[in-house]
Amino acid sequence: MKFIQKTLILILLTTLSVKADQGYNLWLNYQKLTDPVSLKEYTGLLKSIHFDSNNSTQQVAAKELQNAFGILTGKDLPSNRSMESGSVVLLKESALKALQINQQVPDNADGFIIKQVTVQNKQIILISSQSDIGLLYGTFAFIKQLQLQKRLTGLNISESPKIQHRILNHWDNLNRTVERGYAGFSLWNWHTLPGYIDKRYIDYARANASVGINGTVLNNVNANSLILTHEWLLKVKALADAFRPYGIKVYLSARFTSPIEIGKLKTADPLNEDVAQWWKDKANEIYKLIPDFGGFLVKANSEGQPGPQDYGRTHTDGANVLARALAPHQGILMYRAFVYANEIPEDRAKQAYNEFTPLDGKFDKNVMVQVKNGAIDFQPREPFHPLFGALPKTPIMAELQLTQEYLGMSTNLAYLSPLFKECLDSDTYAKGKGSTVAKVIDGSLDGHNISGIAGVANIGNDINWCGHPFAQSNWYAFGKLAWNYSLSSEEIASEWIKMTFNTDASTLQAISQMMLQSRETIVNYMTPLGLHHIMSWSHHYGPGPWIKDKPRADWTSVYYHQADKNGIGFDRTSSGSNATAQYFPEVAKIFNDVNTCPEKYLLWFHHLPWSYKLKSGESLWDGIVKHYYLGVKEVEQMQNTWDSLASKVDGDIHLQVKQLLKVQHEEAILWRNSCVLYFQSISGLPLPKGLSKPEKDLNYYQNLEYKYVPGI
Ligand code: BDP
Repeated sequence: MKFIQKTLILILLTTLSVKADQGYNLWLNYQKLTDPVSLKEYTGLLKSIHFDSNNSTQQVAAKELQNAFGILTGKDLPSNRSMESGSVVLLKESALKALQINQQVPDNADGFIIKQVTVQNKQIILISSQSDIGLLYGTFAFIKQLQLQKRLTGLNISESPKIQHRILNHWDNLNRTVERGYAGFSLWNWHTLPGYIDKRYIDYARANASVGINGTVLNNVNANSLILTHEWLLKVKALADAFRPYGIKVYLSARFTSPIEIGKLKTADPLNEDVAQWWKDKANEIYKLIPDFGGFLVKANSEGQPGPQDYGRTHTDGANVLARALAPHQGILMYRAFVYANEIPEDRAKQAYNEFTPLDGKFDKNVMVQVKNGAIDFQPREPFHPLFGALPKTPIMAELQLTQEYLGMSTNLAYLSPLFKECLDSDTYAKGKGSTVAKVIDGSLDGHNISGIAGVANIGNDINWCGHPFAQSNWYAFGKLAWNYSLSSEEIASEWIKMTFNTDASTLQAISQMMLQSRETIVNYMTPLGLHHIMSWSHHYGPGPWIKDKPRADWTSVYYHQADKNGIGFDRTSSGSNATAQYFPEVAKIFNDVNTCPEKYLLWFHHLPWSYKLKSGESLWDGIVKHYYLGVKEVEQMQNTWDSLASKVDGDIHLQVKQLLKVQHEEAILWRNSCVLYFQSISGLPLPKGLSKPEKDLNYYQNLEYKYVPGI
């Protein structure tokens, strides 16, 4: 008996500790509300939910609200066939008139209103939209109001997304490894698909819908043609079916040579008729299985991937042949501008612009060119890509990276909203002042009627989805900014913290401060003052400013920092590679002149003597070193802040983040010491006064080797 009792207690304890928040619930982490005013208002005002029970998306919305309401208030919110006072009512715009409800619903399929209104003498919360999916978005927005304990009286919200296609790009391989993924293996268990639908697929779709993400590219841009075979398309269909009620469309990365590899054709030349027919047939086959299939994403003629140039054709030829196969089905073709050629001895930062600007106006209507935020590759900081604004006749998507390939992978706390916004808010001056990147990609600057944004997903099968508990905030922030890029990083962080941790005001402030500083801290100890691409070879983990003599110069670090006895930095001004000239004149002028170039981009655009005087009055050498030391100090500050929150945050999460911050601290020291010692070996200058010399010598750091780093 005693044994049984003990076992029972053990089982109970284990379940309890598993139940403790391990991050699986993400920001949909409902907990009983603590504020008596909110509880009283919600349970007093809300009595039932009224919706169209024949519609799968509305069913999902109702279930979400009922689940959330139950946990938040401890009370039920039953479904009601008729409307009563206290009903939350989901109503399509088309049904408003018949009920004599005179409300303005946004003229955008995904938009919605949430309003407290009186209808036939009944006071209700009306959620209305032109579409069912808009009703789901509205429901999630309403749940957020409850999570944030906002007042319902007089509630009046009207929202619609600024960007149409809000898409995650999974760099997931078919063997479930994830390129540049640091959160375990791929979510997609291809082996058990199509027969087995893991509950995680549904929870993934819920999470996306809750932040307005409406598309997912399932496989790596370095694509495997196998995904387009019928057998695999059946698996893709199973995922598409599971995601459909949540408004998530499925897209696939298409390998350019699929007609050869799985179609048995002799060529993949985009101007060959058989090839064009093959893509048409393939698209027809896909749409038969998945009528709302989103389209293809293509990486061509980049980093060894095949493409139209292998056949002497242009990127437009390559994009259009696929686009024409998709067009009859309303599919879109996302063509990546991340191309740089081996042969061209040209500054890599200039190549995409050079290749794509002559092609403007030659792409079919359903093609969008997908451009990374910066011209090199998702560095901790890059100036915005000069292609934004430079292709006025072509819809441009921005590609942001959520997975922290160059920002400490999953051991570093990096809240990326400030990075995303730095790009989106940049003024291209394409059509004069105010021509921000955001306005280029939402289509408003050049009058495009399709628009899109992509985020390289940081999601894997780790229990908390993203590896680092704080990495979830980047998934959240991407969705939020894709919906409304005008939100501030502060607002997004604050919502995310409240919904994820359920914290009090002082905790909220402390965590928010950590998050908002975190990206700049990483810049400080990795790549301050415009330095870039000085990480280790291949796996990109840790510092490698000494990397040289590789098959291509632009895969080395010395190519990018150009440090020698006299100075440091890549001269991209008119006296150097002249990459500055790719920007519109107002911007070019600022970047080109060392006196006006923002110091955060200094060594991106300028090669300067070590003695160059920074705005602070100190020498460039002293400034660089001080940034590295400051970065490490800032991690120590984060550690102290986090330690002080031990009693405020869930114990498991607290311990997890505490350990990760310790790892991050060690990694920050590794970066600082490696870079300072290496650059010192070149400059020959002493460390600024007051800074202690690294314990180990440069040789030690250069000989460190890392095996089996994840993500490759
Ligand atoms: C780089 C990654 C590489 C990707 C490539 C891309 O290192 O793994 O395949 O970008 O975006 O960031 O295609």
